[in-house]
Amino acid sequence: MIIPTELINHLRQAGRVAVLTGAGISAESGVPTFRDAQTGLWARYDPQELATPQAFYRNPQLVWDWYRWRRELTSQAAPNAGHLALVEMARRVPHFTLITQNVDGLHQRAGSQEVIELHGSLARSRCAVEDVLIEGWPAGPGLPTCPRCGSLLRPDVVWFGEALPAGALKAANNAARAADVFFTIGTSALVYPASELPLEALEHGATVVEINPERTPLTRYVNFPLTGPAGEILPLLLHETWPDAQP
Ligand code: BV8
Repeated sequence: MIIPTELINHLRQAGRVAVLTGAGISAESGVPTFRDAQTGLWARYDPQELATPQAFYRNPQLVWDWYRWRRELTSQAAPNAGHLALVEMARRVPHFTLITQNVDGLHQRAGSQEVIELHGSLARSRCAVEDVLIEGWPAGPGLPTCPRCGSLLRPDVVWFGEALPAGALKAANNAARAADVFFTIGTSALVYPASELPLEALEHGATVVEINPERTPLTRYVNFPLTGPAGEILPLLLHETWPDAQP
């Protein structure tokens, strides 16, 4: 993979860089992507069906078991070279904003600060009635209940049909509009409104870079489609742009 010189120059001169990541950046950490075929017990379930309020209220135990399975998977995973390259890139540009659709917390574990979590996090649960956040993850296999009101707890993630956290979405939109360079990394670009962010960036004059082994509906619009895994391309791009970058 050759990183285009024009992109390297854009990055070196960029004052504001914004990055949107999806499940693909965690693939090389061994975390299945959202639309990868699910394995084992979960093979017969469509994630898009499970990640909904309807599924939760129809069968909260099934949905809790699914999230416990995913949290187990992600807690055993380690950040990969792609996550780490973004930590170093943030040190190299004047204004860096990291926006993620992921709920696995791997960016934070890699050392990224101030991560904008558009779809929530497996690190937290909340009361399904009062919305109050409960730090940590309820132990035990049963249905966890709110210590304050006794209602069901739910994972603190955004399900299909639910609004994204208003503050996170506003911050993400602002970063996309102000970006000199906008990266979309490891996302199928299918889920709204996150999928609008790269288009916002393009409309406001950003240089948009896509890093993905596959083509997506966005590929034909971006300035630099870099085809390949993030864990290989990001470190290469980092060192081509800033030869003294660490690691
Ligand atoms: C909302 C959290 C409104 C939970 C998730 C019809 C048309 C358009 C839109 C809609 C529609 N019908 C409904 C909608 C809206 C809907 C939507 O967009 N649906 C889509 C599917 C059509 N959106 C919503 O419902 C959103 N809310 O619109 O609310 C509203 C407003 C006000 C009031 C009330 C309501 C909520 C969306 C959030 C849903 N929650 N996750 C959980 O995780 O369990 S989204 C889910 O998909 C994932 O979590 C992830 O965040 C998201 C996107 O997936 P990706 O991250 O892209 O992962 P994917 O597997 O798809 O792709 C991985 C990519 O990585 C691939 O391209 C692959 O090639 C690549 N890859 C693989 N390996 C690597 C790699 N890349 C780099 N390196 C590698 N090594």
